[in-house]
Amino acid sequence: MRKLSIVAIAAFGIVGASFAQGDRVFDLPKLTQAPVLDGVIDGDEWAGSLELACSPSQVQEDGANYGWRDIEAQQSEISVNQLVQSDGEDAGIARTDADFNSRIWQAWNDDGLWVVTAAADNVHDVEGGENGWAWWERDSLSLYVDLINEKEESVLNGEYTALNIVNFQARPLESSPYTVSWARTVENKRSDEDGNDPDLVDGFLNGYRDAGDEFGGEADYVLEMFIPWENLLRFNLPAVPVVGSEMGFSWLPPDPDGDDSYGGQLQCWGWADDPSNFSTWVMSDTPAGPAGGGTAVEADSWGRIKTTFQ
Ligand SMILES: [Ca+2]
Ligand SMILES: [Ca+2]
Ligand SMILES: [Ca+2]
Ligand SMILES: [Ca+2]
Repeated sequence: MRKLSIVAIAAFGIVGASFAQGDRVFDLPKLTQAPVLDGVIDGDEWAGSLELACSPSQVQEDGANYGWRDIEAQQSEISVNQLVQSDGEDAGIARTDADFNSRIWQAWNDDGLWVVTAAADNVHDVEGGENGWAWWERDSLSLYVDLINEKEESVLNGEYTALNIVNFQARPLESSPYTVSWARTVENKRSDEDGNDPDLVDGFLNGYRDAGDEFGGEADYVLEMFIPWENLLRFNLPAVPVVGSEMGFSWLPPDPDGDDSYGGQLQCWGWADDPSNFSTWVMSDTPAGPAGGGTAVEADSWGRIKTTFQ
């Protein structure tokens, strides 16, 4: 898996609040083949995808690289640790990587966005209050995405032009009508109410697997996700992305641990409520995915071409 070096951008990060937001720009590789959404990161199906971490230790690293807004509150310029100590949770575990830590791999193709997260968690919790759609009360992953990379400043009255929030709960797709949620910007407001409407989210797919202690936690999981362009085109995505298209993004994994309601979260690679603080994807034609199939044939052809011209 490939990770963009942050050494170069860290040099700009030391200027703190005046950090230029355009510097967190990541090439988003293009999949040669659609992954199987079964909760198994199988072989090289995600090889070469953009890998970013989202964890308390990543927030620490962000603070060192980009500066702190409030180190006591674990608020870096681009992320925040808002995990909490839930009832019965050890104080030595709460808000550390033993509470929650994750890696997120990202890629695209002509059909949509593809994402997989491997999360280490101490308590699996997809139960919440009475509202099943309240994803912030459930182990899940939210993508805050600015499809036109407008980088609009957050405003006090909550008016948006380009905010979309796609959430996948850490559970099998068919296990709940609320597994997928999509809040859009409708008439400049964040629209959550119909975010699980089957007509709206039909085509969004995920594969979930209980991964036990596979990543060093106790209630670990893998969640593979697909977000189709076709659906996003119904709102503010102007056209199917091509190489060079840009989007702003931020990752927000909620992590309740047996809480009846909200039980903490992280915000990574951008403050979720502030699109001007989002990181940027640039759709790239760098291939990701299996080396077999098309890529192997190309490698073979390339070898023959070189032989021919030697
Ligand atoms: Ca898979
Ligand atoms: Ca916790
Ligand atoms: Ca946890
Ligand atoms: Ca949890």
